[in-house]
Amino acid sequence: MMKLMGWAIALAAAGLTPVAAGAQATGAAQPQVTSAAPAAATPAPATTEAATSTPAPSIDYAAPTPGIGVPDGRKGVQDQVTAVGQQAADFHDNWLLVMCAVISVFVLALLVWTIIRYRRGANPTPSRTSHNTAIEVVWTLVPVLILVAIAIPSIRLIRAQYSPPPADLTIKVVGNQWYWTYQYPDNGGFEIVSNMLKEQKDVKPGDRYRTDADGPPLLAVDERIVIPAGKVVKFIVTSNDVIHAFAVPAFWTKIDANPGRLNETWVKVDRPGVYFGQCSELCGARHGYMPIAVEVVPEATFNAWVASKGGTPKGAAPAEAEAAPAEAAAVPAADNAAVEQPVTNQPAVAQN
Ligand SMILES: [Cu+2]
Repeated sequence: MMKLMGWAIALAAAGLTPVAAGAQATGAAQPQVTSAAPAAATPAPATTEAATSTPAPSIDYAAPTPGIGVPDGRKGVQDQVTAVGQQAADFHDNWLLVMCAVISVFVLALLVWTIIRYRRGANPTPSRTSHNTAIEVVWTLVPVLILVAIAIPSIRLIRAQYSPPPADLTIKVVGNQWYWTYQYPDNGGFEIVSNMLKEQKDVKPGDRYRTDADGPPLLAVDERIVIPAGKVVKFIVTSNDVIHAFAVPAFWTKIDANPGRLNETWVKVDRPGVYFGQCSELCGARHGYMPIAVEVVPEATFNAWVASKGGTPKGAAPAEAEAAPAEAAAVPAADNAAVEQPVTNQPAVAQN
């Protein structure tokens, strides 16, 4: 009977598989069209926001610093650029890993000692001892102490992660199959659409392709999220279709983007630079091709960037909107040096 049921289940599974695969294939074909549409639609909010004034020129984007905010082949976690990330990496590297190593070595040594000392050849008549109060107390108490030693810093870390200071800036992050959109409600509500940059050989002549200044292959995007340095940035994360996840390893940030729900995370990054992440929830055929790039810039540069996207810098009254682009246009010249610094001499000074 059980065997029959097993066969029935196996047959049903075999029958269902092609259907599921077919559904995914059609799903993969369709959104190709939709993914192009929002990109084309992006300028719309920008033009309505800044209908009267000419948008300021865009800022100069920073090139990534090797080893910071990008994977560089090293093992272990990326260098952390947020306080929470530093606390978490410290907990992982200097506490959990050490504990794991000590416990593993101890158990291995016990095992080796038992195998050699109590093998049949060396110990032909085994002991019949079945209780030893002292050992039983020890092997109950020691694991409890180990768990407490993990729980205390762990709870401290959770408290740091989930009790954010008041946000200076809120950004709405929306996952889509297979790109990200970012909305800036504090700056007039403009939206940017961020797609992965393809390699030169994969684009039509004349189309934009990835260069090293954009970032590494599979991580570089056409539109980065730009955030001001030293400010608390709150990300409200959601999705338009399936579950994605917004993750930037150098910030110790990873949170699911669920359709119909709002999740929240936050960062405060002091070091200007570019930091890369990826969608971290299997979300379909092109899951591996929806990277995230965050550029942290000085506040004046951020305001210039906001103006260049047709938004209004926070606190600027609508009446001043006309003056803002002029001011913003002047800013990039002064700030270019600051923005380009991370490329050359800034790396590691702040963090290592
Ligand atoms: Cu995704």
